[in-house]
Amino acid sequence: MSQEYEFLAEANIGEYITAHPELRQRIDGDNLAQIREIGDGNLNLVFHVLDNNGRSLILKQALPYVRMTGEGWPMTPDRARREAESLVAHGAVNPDLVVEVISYDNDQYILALEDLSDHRVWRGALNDGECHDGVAAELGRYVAGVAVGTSVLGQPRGEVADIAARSQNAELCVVTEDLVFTEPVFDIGRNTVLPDNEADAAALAADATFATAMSEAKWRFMTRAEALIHGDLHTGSVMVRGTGLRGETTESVKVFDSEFAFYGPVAFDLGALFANYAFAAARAQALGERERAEWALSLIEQTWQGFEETYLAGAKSWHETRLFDGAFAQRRIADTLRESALFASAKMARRIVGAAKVADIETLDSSVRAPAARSVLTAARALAAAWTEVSSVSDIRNTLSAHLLQ
Ligand code: SR1
Ligand code: MG
Repeated sequence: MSQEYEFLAEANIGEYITAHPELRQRIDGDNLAQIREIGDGNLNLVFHVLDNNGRSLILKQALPYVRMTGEGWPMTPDRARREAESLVAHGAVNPDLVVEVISYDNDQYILALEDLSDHRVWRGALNDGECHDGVAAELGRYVAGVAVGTSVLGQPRGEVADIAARSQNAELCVVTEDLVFTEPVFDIGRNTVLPDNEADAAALAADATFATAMSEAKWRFMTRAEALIHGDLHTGSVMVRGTGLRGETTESVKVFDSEFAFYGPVAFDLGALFANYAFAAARAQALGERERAEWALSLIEQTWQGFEETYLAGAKSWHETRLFDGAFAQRRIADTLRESALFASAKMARRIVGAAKVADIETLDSSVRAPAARSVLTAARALAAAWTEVSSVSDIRNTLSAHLLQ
């Protein structure tokens, strides 16, 4: 693919800032002290920019392809606009929980974001053994805020229709549909596992119950336009600030990286979080840290409680009150819980066998990595077999615990 817009680089960032008034107000492009490329995700360029007055910001640019693989995997750079718009929408309903968008440049697909250098990416903190108590509940609150605030529960029907139309994101949804739901069952050549996990991947692909569950998950993902969900809410999409010590409340939680946002099922975001808590638990277990593994699985309940409390509190002032009553809210809660187990199963399996993996497992020593990966796959299969029977959050935790904490 030919390059149709200029990519950011150390050499042109000062000039770029100076040419954009909304950025000039935040940082001196003619007097920069340091530019660092800090992108560690699969898709984009990300620069931390600091001037000599100590002012800083983040510039994030979408490339017309997947950074992880290069030009051989084209991907619309318009995803950056969707990220900008969804961050603003999510920030409007969760003012303290979303990174601030300074500006968006639709010509070069560049987002300017507040600098959160005093935060850490939660996945990295978890992998280093930190805890950050309170984050999981805050994320439940974030998902509930989005579930109500961007849906017909919290907004006039016409406004929801308008934003849903602007938020169509088929190209990135297809990436999720392929990588998360289809390819763990039908490998098209992108899957990889350790030699010791080849039999586990084959057993997953041959598991008819898992395949049926993935069909159900994919159908729901493609058809349930409930709210403007984040779409990729893993622990690498969350920044945290605080000591990280057990027992000390985290000072700040910020969600970012919502380029996969679209009108989809709320449970998809919850399932993504639950799956990532499962990775943290599998890692802790592999390192011989049983108590920490149990703590990681307890995050499932914390997120769920944060979600349920906020959702039910919001239900009292739902926009549509004539029909959407308390019994309906309880019914939505029960359905969402079950569906979050289904999506968690998909998210767990894809990060073990699929193209995009997670550091929680990948950075384990080779002596313990294959058994940890196996435990995640067996837990994912167990959840896929049990999701229709889930009636309380402890059902999810217990199913995962039985396979991850052996
Ligand atoms: C090609 S994109 C691979 C993965 O990275 C993102 O974080 C999403 O999870 C996507 O599935
Ligand atoms: Mg991402």
